[in-house]
Amino acid sequence: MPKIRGQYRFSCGPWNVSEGADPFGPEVRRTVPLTRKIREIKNLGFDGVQFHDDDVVPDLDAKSHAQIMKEARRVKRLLDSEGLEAEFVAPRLWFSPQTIDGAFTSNDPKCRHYAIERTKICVDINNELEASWMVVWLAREGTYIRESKNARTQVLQIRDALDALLEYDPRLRILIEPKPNEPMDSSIISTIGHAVGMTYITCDSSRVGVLVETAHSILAGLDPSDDMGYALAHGKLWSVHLNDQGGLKFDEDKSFGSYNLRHAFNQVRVLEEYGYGRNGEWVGLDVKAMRTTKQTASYKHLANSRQTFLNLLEKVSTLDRKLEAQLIRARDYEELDRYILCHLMGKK
Ligand code: XUL
Ligand code: MN
Repeated sequence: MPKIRGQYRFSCGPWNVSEGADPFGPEVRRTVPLTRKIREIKNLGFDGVQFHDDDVVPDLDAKSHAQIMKEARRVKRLLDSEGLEAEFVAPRLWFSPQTIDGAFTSNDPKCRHYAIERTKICVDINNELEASWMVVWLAREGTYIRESKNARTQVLQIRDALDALLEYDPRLRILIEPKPNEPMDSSIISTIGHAVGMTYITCDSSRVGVLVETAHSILAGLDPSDDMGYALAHGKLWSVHLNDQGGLKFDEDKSFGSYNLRHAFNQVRVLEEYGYGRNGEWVGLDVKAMRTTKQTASYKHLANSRQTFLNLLEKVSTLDRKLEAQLIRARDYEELDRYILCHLMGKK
């Protein structure tokens, strides 16, 4: 039975207000300074901000630890002044020359060392910002050609890296965000099943969970709401990145519900029915504006995605549960299908 409607806290990252560059063309919008983005995010009704380590401290590889912490404290003060929390800080492990061949799974031990040390700094930034947890998107942990790496070795290298981080900070909680492809041809932790499996082989599984991103599930050919249900069944769904995706294309990060409203409804349904948010989980919106979007509309996709979530929440709470149960009992799934579509369209 569904519980009482959850209280949801929304978050998004500064990268969700972007300049619109893609691999085939340059920026089409001006860069908005972080201070301004944070203020706008608050005005849109968001409660928290997600960061990459270098969103907090730009160019951090070139800075001393003391300088990094000083700049992190400045961002914490900025968040405090706006009444916002940090959800997470994620290490950007896909940009530097040391992560060209992967981060935790690079074939070069010096590069693997760099990745772990860089992530420890990210942990320190997380602590400075009092973030809920650290998210790790394993961007380049995969292959372009299978023979260059060994899948078993890669899995254990990632486990060892996570263990080193869990040992580095005994209070740290890590969320693995899986994605099947892009930038790699194939990634090693490609689905939520892989990510959940990874949590169990770490030295402290109770501190490792997962983040389901809608687009990443779709890119793996899976239903995002089923991935959420799977992680919920394991008690591992600690965050989500809601967005949308038009099938097996590049990672589109479309506004939540913009491609497949029924899929979106089912994501809200599974979250709401199983008490998501009750233990401090956030509703993250990892959405990107279309390249055609003008400067003045730089935040519309964020406002729209949040509103769509709330609208769908209403659809979930006004679902006729008696009718639903009756149709399920009678195995009348044709009628259930019709009812759901009519409910979504506001028809009888
Ligand atoms: C990449 C992606 C990242 C992570 C955070 O596809 O979704 O932005 O969410 O590193
Ligand atoms: Mn994401």
